[in-house]
Amino acid sequence: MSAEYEVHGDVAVITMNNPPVNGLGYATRAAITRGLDQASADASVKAIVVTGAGKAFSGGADITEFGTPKATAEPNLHSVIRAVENCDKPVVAAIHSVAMGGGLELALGCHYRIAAPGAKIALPEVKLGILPGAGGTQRLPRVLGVETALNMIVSGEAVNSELLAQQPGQKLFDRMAGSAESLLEDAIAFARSVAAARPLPLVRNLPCKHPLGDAYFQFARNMVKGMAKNLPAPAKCVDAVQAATQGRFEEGLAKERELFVQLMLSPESRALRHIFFAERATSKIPDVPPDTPQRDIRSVAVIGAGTMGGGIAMNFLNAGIPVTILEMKQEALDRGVATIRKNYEGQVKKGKLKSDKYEQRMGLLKTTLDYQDLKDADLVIEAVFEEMGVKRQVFEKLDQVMKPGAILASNTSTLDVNEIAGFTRRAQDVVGLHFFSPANVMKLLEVVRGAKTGKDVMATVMSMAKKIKKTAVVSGVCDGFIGNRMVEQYGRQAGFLLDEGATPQQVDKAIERFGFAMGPFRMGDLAGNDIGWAIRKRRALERPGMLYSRTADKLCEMGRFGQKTGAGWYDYQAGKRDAIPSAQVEKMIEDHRKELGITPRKISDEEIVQRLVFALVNEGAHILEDGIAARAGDIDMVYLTGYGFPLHRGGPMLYADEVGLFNVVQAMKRFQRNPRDDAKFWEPAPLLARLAAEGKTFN
Ligand code: 3H9
Repeated sequence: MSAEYEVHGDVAVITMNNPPVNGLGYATRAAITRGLDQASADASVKAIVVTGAGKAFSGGADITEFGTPKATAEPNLHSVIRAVENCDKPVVAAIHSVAMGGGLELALGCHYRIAAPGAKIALPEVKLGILPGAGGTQRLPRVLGVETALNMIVSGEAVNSELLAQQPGQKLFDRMAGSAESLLEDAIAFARSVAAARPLPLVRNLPCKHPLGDAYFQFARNMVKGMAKNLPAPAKCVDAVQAATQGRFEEGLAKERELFVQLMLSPESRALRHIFFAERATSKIPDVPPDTPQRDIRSVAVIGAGTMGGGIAMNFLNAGIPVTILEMKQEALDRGVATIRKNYEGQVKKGKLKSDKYEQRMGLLKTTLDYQDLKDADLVIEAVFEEMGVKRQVFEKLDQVMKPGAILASNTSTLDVNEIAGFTRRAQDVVGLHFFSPANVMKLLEVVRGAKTGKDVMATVMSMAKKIKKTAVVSGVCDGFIGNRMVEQYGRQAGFLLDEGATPQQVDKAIERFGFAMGPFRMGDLAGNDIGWAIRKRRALERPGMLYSRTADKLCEMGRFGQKTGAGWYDYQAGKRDAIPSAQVEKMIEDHRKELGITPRKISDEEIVQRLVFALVNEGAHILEDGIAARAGDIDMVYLTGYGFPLHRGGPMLYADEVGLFNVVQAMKRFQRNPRDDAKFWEPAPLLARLAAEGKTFN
């Protein structure tokens, strides 16, 4: 039973009850139609209220059913909505909390709607790469006007019920309830008041026009084209709403259906649906149940006022949590605070932050040169130079001063968190919190779980991550964790491609056309090539004989560290960020090829993309096998939120699934025959080989 049926005097109430969000899965749909039948057959019932139990009216179609026979099994959502429309007794939707997607579409099929204040109203299908497929594109414009409806459909953003109710001429809500608590009572009274009304009003009978006609839709199409690179859904939303203004209602509905099916089968939608679930799965740690006790995080300390430390501090200030930053020298503190100010002032200028909020946030910031001032912080995050000796000094000091129970975190991007924990007498309190630069902007937070990190510490930092609006992904301890361990292999391939005949601009362009925000060489110039150089030097000591292209080292030996030195893989003009191909770099690469005795060959863009992406995939498979990541979806989230992997491809692991793991392995075997390349490099990870042989996928 996924909906309850009750009669209150002469009004029947059907309450959807399918936690967590009353998704309109098969059982719920069937229960709603049963309720309608029951109410129709009962002569004492004069009107019907449809509402939702718990924390939603309805979150829409049950996404977990997509792609299964249940999704379309009768009664499908269309049939349910038709049954509501055709009901001979008035049906009133009583909306609270959340009415989204199919949930809102169901409400739009009802004869009347009453909403509680504060309800979130949305057609968010576009975020799943589809469009509202149960009449939403046809009915919403009829009650809110074409422009408001199209904005909601194309953006997928939720709008507050009061805001919509205030819109002049709106026909979405017939009434607003006094409060969420009084909604049911108000809905029953309203249903009673319209019990005798005939004919029953139907949204489908309302007119739908835009004064500018098709010219408006052309304008809208141009707008979404710019916004939604590589995603087909927004433009199709425009087509569907335009159809609402053109023909009969049923024709519009048929057009919507056709576009919905096309999108549902698209790889882009598969990618976005994968992301929806992967994003929610990352916070679940198999052996840390949701009821694990948590520690309070009321104040935070940050060690280091550099770019990273400042960015980290801003996350907490934004969430209203006081921060104390520690530095060794007053000048460094002053510089750090000035950078934070500059960042906030930029946001105020752009109108993204109100000036009183800016003052409030700065008011939460304290600075110090003395470790003693940090002792009462609940969480301290170290963001100092990436060198074990420096980390050791910091953690030994923290161990001396911090109060018992404080969480000690390192922002290391590659170093051994267990070794760092060993510098303290409280390894259970130590965890890695790897923020990505710029830390106040990037969504990703790798939470590195040491061998001894307490479960309560894990539970605490995962929920803290939500508070500061990060996508937290748990990683085990290894060199580079999930993201940087994979990017090392990607970087190695990028270097080999140069050795074999490609130019930095060819590699960057190929992978940017694939959809990456930035290719590896432009990225290196932005982040600073000296950072990778330092890491390679360390790794070369730890792993003698490591094979990689020396071009990146040579670049650094030339002092070309990237944008900050005005020269890197590309040349840069003062004050500009445009990457200009560099003759000097091309010559360095050519000379290097000569030293190696390599005759350059023409490399296709397809080969570039495959070698870069499959290098990620193979390392991702090792990471899964080693238990460093709990799920393939976690790896995808790391790449999507931290490394600019194209959203419409759903992350490297999903992309490999889409290509087919058999095909991935075949390509790797081809690359193994490449004389310059490392045959061992392209040895498929055992997990990848096994899944490919069994015809399975990562996800
Ligand atoms: C649609 O309606 C198509 C129709 O137009 C046409 C059909 C023919 N189904 O986000 P949370 C789960 S497409 C199944 O953390 P919150 C979610 O996976 C649908 N499950 O909570 C999670 O599970 P778990 C259009 C769903 O309070 C749990 O609920 N609708 C669905 O922060 C909690 O989720 C949407 O796209 C669903 N529809 O936010 C709505 N929705 O605990 C998408 C959620 O196992 N959903 N779950 O990890 C949302 O935007 C938010 O979940 C919502 C609640 C605002 C509802």
